[in-house]
Amino acid sequence: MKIKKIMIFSLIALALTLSACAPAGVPSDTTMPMGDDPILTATPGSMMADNPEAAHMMEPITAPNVQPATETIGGQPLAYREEDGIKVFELTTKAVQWPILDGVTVTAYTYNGTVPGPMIRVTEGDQVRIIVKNELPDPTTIHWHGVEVPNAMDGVPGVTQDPIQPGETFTYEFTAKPAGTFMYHSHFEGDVQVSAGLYAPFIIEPKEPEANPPAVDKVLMISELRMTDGETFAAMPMGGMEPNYFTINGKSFPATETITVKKGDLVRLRFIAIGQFIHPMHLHGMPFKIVATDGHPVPEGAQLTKDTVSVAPGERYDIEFVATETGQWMLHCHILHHTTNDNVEPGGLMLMINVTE
Ligand SMILES: [Cu+2]
Repeated sequence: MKIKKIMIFSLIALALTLSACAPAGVPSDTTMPMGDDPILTATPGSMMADNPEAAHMMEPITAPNVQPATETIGGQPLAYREEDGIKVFELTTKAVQWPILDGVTVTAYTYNGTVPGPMIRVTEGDQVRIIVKNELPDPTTIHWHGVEVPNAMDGVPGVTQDPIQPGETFTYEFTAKPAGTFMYHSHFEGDVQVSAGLYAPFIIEPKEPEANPPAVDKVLMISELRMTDGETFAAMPMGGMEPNYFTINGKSFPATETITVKKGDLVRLRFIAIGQFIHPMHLHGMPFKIVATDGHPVPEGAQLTKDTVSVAPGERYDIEFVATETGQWMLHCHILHHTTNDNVEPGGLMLMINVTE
């Protein structure tokens, strides 16, 4: 049974290795006898050495002369200027030392020096121009996740644009639509750059003001990373690279924000999962309704009442509840390993909702 399992794993691993290494159009050698299977005999290190892409992913996040962050809170609204009726935003990608917790600082790739990057918040139908200067040691691009942009603005390197090289500037321009909860993130070596911190909320307000706007409206971006011996790694579901820190808006509990609301307030939380893992987010004390999925409103008759919602990578869920009960109510991921900081509980994906009289 065990041997069978190893062989199945070995075949999958071999297939993955071959598909990752073989150039398109070149047939892979599938005639190798199992006894010579390099996967069975290789050490993880030598496997990585044979696969430059994998080796790159295993490298710590680094950049020359990384400075401590000058801001401490990410996801704050980004100021803009108006030029000929266009809202003009400026982003600079750069590496900083970002504190996720008292005594724990990671090397992060950021937009404007924070994790998440600054929130772009505009109204449906606005013309927006976003000027991106790349001060990272690596190329990058930005994808406007869920926003309905023209193809040339989609940010896919080698498909819709050339990567923005270090020192270069690229300008994105589009009409903000539709209304809803969206985000922007790197689309260049996303498995490294996004994990390293290149993500931020992009909120589009409806053109017609909401009939019943919430008293409290918070964006919660969920991610993970790995810290080993003071070095930061992109977290990914592969051997040895599992995350050991989990963040909401770039912070791990108890450094996560406490959300204070008044009894009777309508509260909206916009979950955005931007890491590599699914997070079933659970609210104590009060059930909520899912009012929008991936930015799009859920018709009232179809809104589920829940106390836990699983947010998969790339997904957004807007939830709403009326804060009917006073007290300190916990919101946390129910994969309980995700509520630890390097295996110490409590930590990670937790925050407190403080309902006051
Ligand atoms: Cu989780």
